[in-house]
Amino acid sequence: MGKIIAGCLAPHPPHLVYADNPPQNEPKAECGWENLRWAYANMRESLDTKNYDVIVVLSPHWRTYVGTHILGIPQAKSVSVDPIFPHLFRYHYDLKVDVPLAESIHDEAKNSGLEMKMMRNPDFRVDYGTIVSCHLVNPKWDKPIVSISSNAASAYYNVDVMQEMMIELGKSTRRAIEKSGKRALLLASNSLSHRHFTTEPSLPEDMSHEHIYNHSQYLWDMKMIELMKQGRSRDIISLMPDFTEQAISETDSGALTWMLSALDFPSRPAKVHGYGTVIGTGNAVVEWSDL
Ligand code: 2X7
Ligand code: FE2
Repeated sequence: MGKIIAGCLAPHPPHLVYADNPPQNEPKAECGWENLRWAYANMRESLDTKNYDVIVVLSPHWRTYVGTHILGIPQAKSVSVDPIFPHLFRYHYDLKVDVPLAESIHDEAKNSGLEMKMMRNPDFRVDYGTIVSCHLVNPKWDKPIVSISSNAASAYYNVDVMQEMMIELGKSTRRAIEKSGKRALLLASNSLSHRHFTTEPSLPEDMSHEHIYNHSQYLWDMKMIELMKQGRSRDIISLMPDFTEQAISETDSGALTWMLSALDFPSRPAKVHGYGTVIGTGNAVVEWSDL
């Protein structure tokens, strides 16, 4: 039987790739955001010991308005450009997709009553959230991925409706992985609090400008991280509507709810590898392993 070997909160600020200077990214940096980049390095070290076959990722920046879409083409090759930060992120990717697993998640979710669609456009450009999170977790790109969109249920309805859907999608994802016989790593590609500055410093990696912009949102981030450390994932789900609205959090995408549901709401403490801000947004790098 297949299994989920770990789930990670794997935020996607393109600044972290920019500051790492991988060959795939055109812009080059001097340094920057070390606390988060070192957190990712520690998480990679842990994940690299776990022997997994596929990465399944849900990204806020593939936004779909009628249901959830799943990428269904075997290979994707193009340049991913952040529309807000094109001077930081122009990344050449060449990735493989686990289409059978993608189809199986689609079918399980559809049979559970969710609105689902396979994305079969061969020229589809993969969003930067998916690319950044996958790069930071596995820069070798030697595993196929399954890429899942974020439906707009939080915006159309509210966070409670979004959670109902994402809990169902999480259960469907788990069933599909178990049936696949594969070992899967799950990524929730989202930041926590999301108040950011509106004027960029002339040198983006000038860390003297980098800090949280709102203490209340920082307190919310600390509250959620404390619950992760205590293994209280059901409490995270209960607080998600207030957190998402008051911290303007990227959890509105449903990524974290989907992942916690797929992990069957773990009660083991998560490993928090680090926390830091990027343009003022709160980002935690967190691993749920040994489930
Ligand atoms: O998409 C993002 C993000 N979520 C956080 C910080 C900076 C840029 O882009
Ligand atoms: Fe984002």
